[in-house]
This record gives sequence, structure tokens and C-alpha cells, in this order.
Amino acid sequence: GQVFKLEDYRPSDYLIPETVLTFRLSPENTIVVARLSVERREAVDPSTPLVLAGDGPMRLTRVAVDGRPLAEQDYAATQESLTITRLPSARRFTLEIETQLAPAQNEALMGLYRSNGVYCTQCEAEGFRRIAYFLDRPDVLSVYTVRIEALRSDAPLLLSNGNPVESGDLPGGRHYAIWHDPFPKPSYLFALVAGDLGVIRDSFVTMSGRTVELGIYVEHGKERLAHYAMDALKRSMKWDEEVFGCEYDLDVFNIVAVSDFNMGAMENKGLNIFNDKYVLADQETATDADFANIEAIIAHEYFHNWTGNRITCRDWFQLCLKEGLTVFRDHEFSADQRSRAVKRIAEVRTLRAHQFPEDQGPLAHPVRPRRYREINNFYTATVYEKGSEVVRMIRTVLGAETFRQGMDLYFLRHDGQAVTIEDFLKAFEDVSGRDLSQFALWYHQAGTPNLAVSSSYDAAAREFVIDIEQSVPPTPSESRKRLMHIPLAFGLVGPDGKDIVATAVEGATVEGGVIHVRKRQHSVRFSGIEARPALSLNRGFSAPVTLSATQGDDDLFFLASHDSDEYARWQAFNTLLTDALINAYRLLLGGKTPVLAPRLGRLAGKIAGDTSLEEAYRALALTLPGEADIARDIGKNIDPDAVFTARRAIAVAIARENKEMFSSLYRDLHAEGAFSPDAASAGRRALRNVLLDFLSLLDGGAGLALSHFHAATNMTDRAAALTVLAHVHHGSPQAVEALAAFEKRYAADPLVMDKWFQIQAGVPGPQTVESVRALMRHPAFSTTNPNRLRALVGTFSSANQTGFHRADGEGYRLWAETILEVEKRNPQMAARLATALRSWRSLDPQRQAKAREALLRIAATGNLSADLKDIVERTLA
Ligand code: B3K
Ligand code: ZN
Repeated sequence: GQVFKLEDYRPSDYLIPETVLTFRLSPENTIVVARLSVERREAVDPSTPLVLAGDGPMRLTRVAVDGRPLAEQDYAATQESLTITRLPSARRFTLEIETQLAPAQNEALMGLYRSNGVYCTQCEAEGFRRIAYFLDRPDVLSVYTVRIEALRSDAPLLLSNGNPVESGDLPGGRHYAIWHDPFPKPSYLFALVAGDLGVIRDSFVTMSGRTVELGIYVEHGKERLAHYAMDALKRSMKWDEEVFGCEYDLDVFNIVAVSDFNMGAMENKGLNIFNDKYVLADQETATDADFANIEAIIAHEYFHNWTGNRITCRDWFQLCLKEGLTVFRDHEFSADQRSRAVKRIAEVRTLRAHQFPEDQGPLAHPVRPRRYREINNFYTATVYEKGSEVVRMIRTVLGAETFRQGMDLYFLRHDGQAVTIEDFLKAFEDVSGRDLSQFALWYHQAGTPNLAVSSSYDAAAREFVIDIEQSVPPTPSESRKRLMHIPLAFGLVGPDGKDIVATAVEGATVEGGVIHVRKRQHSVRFSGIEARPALSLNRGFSAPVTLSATQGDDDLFFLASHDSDEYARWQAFNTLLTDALINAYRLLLGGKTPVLAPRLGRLAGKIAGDTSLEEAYRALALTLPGEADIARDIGKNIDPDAVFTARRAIAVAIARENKEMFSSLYRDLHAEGAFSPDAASAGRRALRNVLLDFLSLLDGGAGLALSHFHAATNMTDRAAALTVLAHVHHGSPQAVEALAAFEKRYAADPLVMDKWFQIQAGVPGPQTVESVRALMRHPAFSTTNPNRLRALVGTFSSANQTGFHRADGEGYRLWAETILEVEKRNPQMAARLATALRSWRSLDPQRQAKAREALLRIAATGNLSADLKDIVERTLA
């Protein structure tokens, strides 16, 4: 396939200042008339052909220029393009293109398709070209007017971007609506929804006093499940005004929830389309994690209105310009709405679980890639999550105030434009007067930097020295790396637990508690230090790096109890746990029995019971690193079965050590009274459920979990208990009973059945391959629905270490078969599933051979989609 390169970017010869679309909707034959006002750029020769992009099964039925149909020899149409060779000499002309589509047949869920009888669209990144031939590139901004016609009985609701203009009846039971979006936008932000849906309405008054009508559209009967999302939307609108000065700009803002959607949601201007999983919630059906995700994704898509829509990307290489920045904004929003420290720890856990393996494996790419074959494969943890970390570092480097000035300048300077990362950075350089060229490597260079840190204290000289050495490991096609600018926040914690205020006398720029690592090596010397401090590193996770620190357990124990930075305090305890887990793994491989240092077990108990800490924090601290986390830290030649056994042994040891304490705390945390999804209540549930995880490992654990299951008054507790029963007490009468009860209760609710599939897909052990195969035949399962597929096959392949990596390769076989089946309909989903083997070279040799076999089997299949081919070939490279 074709490789697209950043350096090949050229502005378009033609622009489309205005687009008028008419849709005559019908499931099997929708007619789209696109009237484009085209403008040839100055200095472009009139003989230059106009090449519009097309894709997918779409029938071209008419092309006309300035009202006159084109002669056959004046244009050439293929599936991928419409090339017009004879054009007027005038710089401006109208082009009319009529195409016919069958939305009901569209199973790729890109372009115009039907989900549960509702017409909807997904155009990012290159889906608009499946609707009409167009200059489908983000730097072509157009003002859209959209007329939708449909049978009123089939689609009483007709929505598009912008503001409603007009609506009325048509003959034959049909009707129409016209929408106009005054803000020029790229085609990827176009959206249309038509169908029969229920709605909840509200309104928001903006900071300048304009009233915006808000609507959330859901399946009839599900309206009451949309109130949390509506509340999150209003809080997002307020927050963006207060924190970034960003005001909403249309008269209406609509959200539509659909059940077949390839990702979480889409920020189409004024008409966000959501996977219903991220809209619908109540205590009976949604977990606290679901509530938090809904809040974050509603905010994220809303925030795109300024970061993405008003200012968009010049080309798809700049994807992080909108995604990394918008993730940063939604992270900050959630931190303000909930607990900042807890949110930060959760972010870091996610980054390490998803982005680090990507950055350290064959699919590694810079936050701003320079090459792609299929852009859909670059909606990655690196672009999103690492992209967000880079924006966070800009704030760390410049300080919050200058950062905000930089954002203001960026909005002011580039409103209405399609820009680049260079433009973004320039705004910060201009407000700060700083040179960010070394910092910019965070965008250009792939790989997770490592900092090797050691320290020494000289009592006689009262000096403390921190030695730091940076390195960036090689990544595909980047063997030699340049030195980065890494802002490393730190603290020197004195014996009394208080931070020592210290100024560096030499070795690096140190400002505001941050060491600016810019060279390969720094030796940072602090003088006047009265007693040997414990070194607290990468506070707040100021930089997305790995650390190899020669830090003794005593310091880590001390920091885990005393560090004033809550993130670093969590990190110290987590490092101790990780070390213990890896140690247990090594003992197991050496034929020995794993042991837990008693003081670590006691510290776990102390943190669990420390009422000066938030419950959510304590829950996170007590959540042991997952099997994949441990595997990542081990790095190579991994035996997932031994990782599992080691982890279980350490968990049992912690539970035994703290049996009485955990039991009484578990009882005390029992909540009476009305349910609330707020962070504090969720934190109490989280802590109680972590304690259940431990207690269920002890005698009587299955009984305890079953009573937890039956006593549950919300989905968080019910799902937590079911997980324990299915994962720890697999096959027990209690597990069988609970799984059956859950299935019976929620058989008619697909989103809840996803939890049932997901929990079973995660059951550790070799037998799960067979149960996943069996569950794929369950009447509630379907490979055509992305949520079902992710819940069952996605969970199995990316979150079940012992099941998926079964030594005989059976897990990989199931995975490859499913991918090849899904690929025929929905290449994007197939490619996503295919990333599950991205770390296959870290496995033990036997598993590596089986994994390679499965990858080669996919690669050898004829007619692969660009999406899947790209992932598989890069994974094997
Ligand atoms: N921008 C969309 C993602 C589109 C993915 C296309 N393959 C959602 C988001 O990040 O907000
Ligand atoms: Zn986004």
C-alpha cells in the first residue's frame, strides 16, 4: 500500500469554501447531492485537474460544472477518486456531484451507516469520501448547509451540524430539515443523524449570556439513563469557560448515542455522536468506572469544539495537535471534578499499561508520526496519552500562568485555521520567550526515555548529589536518538518527613522543584543539607519516562509513608510491590516458594486503614500491579503462567497478613443509604471491593463474594463480586450461581451483558479459550457489534495473560480466526484487535513461535485491508 509522508505535504490546489448537501435517505438507496463552490487557488494553473477523494461502494450518477453535466471524456471516476480534467478558466465555479449509497449495507461503520435502524455517520479520519467525492483532507475548510429528507415514520428526527434553519413536510409521508453550520470545518467533522429516538433536553447560558439548547438523543425508553451525561456536559461547558476561557458558539449542542460505533465518541461540530456505552448510565447498570468514563468522554468531545474544531489539524500527521491537547484538557477537568491525586495515579497506570508497551514495541511511533499507511491505525495511546503528557510538560516547563497565556495566544492566532504542532509550540515560545526546540523532540522522537538516577550524601560537606543519566532506546526506523529536555520534578524529604528547601549549586537548571535534564549526564549538587534526605523522584509523574533508580527499600518505605507528593508516595509503595512481585516470579522460576517481606504486608495494612488518605487513593494503592504490568517490568522471556502464580501468591500473603484488619474495614465501609456516583462514594466502594479481592482469597472467600454479590445495590459492587467469583473461584457453585443470576437479570440489556462477557473473557487459565469460543455462540453475542467484540475477544486477547498466551497457541488461533472474520466487514476493528500481539517478542521462545505463526497466518491471507496489513506487517518487522 501507499505510504504517506509528512514531508510530502502540499496545500490543496483547490478549496471548497461552501458545501451544500442534500440527502434523500433510504436504507438501500440513499441519494446524496453535493453542490460544492470550488475555488482554484491563485497562481494555480487552470489546466490543473481537480482530484476528489472517494472510497467504498458508492455509485456516481451525475457530475456537473456550473450547472452543465460533464462529458464523459472530461472526468474519470474510480472507487478512490474523481478526477475532473476540464474545468472553467474562472477561479470560482460550482461542482455538483450526485452519488448513491446503501447505508444499510455499510458494516465498516465509516461513512453513512445504519445502527439499530438509525442513520448515522462517522467521517474521521477519511469517512466523508464514502459519502461523496470531496477534498477529504483536514486543511480544506468549508461552510456546510445540509438538507435531509426521509420518511417521517422511519426518521422523525433529522439532525446535522450547526443550527436548525427550516423543516417541513414533503409528499409521500416524507419530510425534510435544513441545517446550517456557519463555522468553516473540515469534512471529517461533518455529521448526520436521522431516525426515531427519544431525547432529554436542557439548556446552558454561556459566559456572554447566550442560551444554548442542549439535547441528548437515545433509544426510546432510555431517556432516564442520559441525565448523568447531561450533567457532565453542563459541567464541561462551565469548566471550559472558567479554566480556558472557551465559550460555546452555536445555538444548539446535540449528542446522539448509537449502539454500533467503532470507538468511544466523535466530536462532530455541534453534533457529537457517541457509543451508547459512554452515555447511558444508572446505578443499576453502570459501574463507577463507567460513570467516570462518561464524564471524561463527554468532556473530551465537548472540549474538541475549540481544540480540534475551531482550530483543526493541517494534515493527519498533526493528529496529536487536537487529541493530545484535548486529552490533557479532559484530564484536568476530571482532576478538578474529582480527586487530583487519584486521577493522576489512574492516568499514569493507564499510560504505563497502554502507551509504554506501544512505545517499547514494534508499533512505536512519535507523538507526531512522519509516516503512515493507514491513518486509522494512529489513533493510539502514543498520540492521545503521551500527547497529553507532552502538553502537561509544556505547562510544567513554562508554569501554569504562562501556559494559559500560550493557550490564549494559540486560540487568538489560529481560530478558523488548520495548523501544525510547530504553530502550537510557537505560541508558547512567543509568550515565554523560550526556545522549545529541544523540547519539541517529545513530538518527533519515539520511545520511552530512561533516566538512571543515583544519589549520594556527604555528611561532612553537608552535600547531596543527584546523578542523572538519560537515554532513549532505539525504536523502529529511529536507531539514533537525540538528547531530550526532560522536566524531572523531585523533592528531598528530610528525616521528619518534610521537604527540605534546597537550591542546587551546580549541575543543572533547577527551578520550582524541577530539574531540567537536557544533557546526557547531570550531577546536581545541593549544599547545606543537614541530614541525608530520601529522594522523591518524578513527582506528579512530571515526565513520561522510566526510571532506573538505585534506591534502597528503606527509602521507599519511608517515602511510601511520608512523601508529601501523593503521586510519588503511591509510586514508592507501587515500586515496592512490583519488586516483591518480580522477586516472587524469579523464585518460582527457580523452583522456590515466593515469600513476602512482612514489613511490606504490614505497610499494605497501614495504608488500607490510614483514614488521613482518601478511600479512592487507598484502593488504588492496594490494587496490585496487573499481570501485564509485571510482565512489562520483567521485560523479556516472559512466562505468563509464572507471573500469574507469583501475583496470586503475593496477594494471598498480603491478605493473610491483614486478615482481621481487612475484614473489619470491609464491614465498616458497608454503605447504607442512597446511591451517589460522586468521587467520594465511588472511592468507598472501590476500597471495599479491593478488600473483597483480598478476603476472597482466604477460607470462605467464595461465600463472602457470593453474599457481596447478592447484597449489592449497584453495578459496581455486583460486577466486582462477579469478577472475584469468576476469576478466583472459577467453576465453584457460587460462581456458577452468580453468573447465571447475572445473565438472567440482564439478558435484555446489551451493555450490561458486555460486562458478563468481559468478566468471563478474563478468567485466568488455559480453559478460557474454549469458554470464549462457546460464548461467541451465545445469542447476545455478535461479531458485528464493536462493543460485544471488544468485551469478549478484545478482553480475552488484551487483558487475559494466561488465557490468551496459552502455551499451545490456541488463544492466538482463536484471535487470528476472529480477526480474519471481522476484517471482511470492519477493517478498523480488526486492526485494533490485531494490536494485542504487539509485545510478542517479550514472551518466552515457545510462545513467541506460536505468536509468530498466528501473525504470519494473517499476513499470508489474500486481499487484506490496508488497516490490518499495516498492523500485522509492522508487528512482524
Ligand atoms: N476524534 C475521534 C476519534 C476518531 C477515530 C477515527 N478512527 C474521537 C476523539 O478522539 O475524540
Ligand atoms: Zn479526541
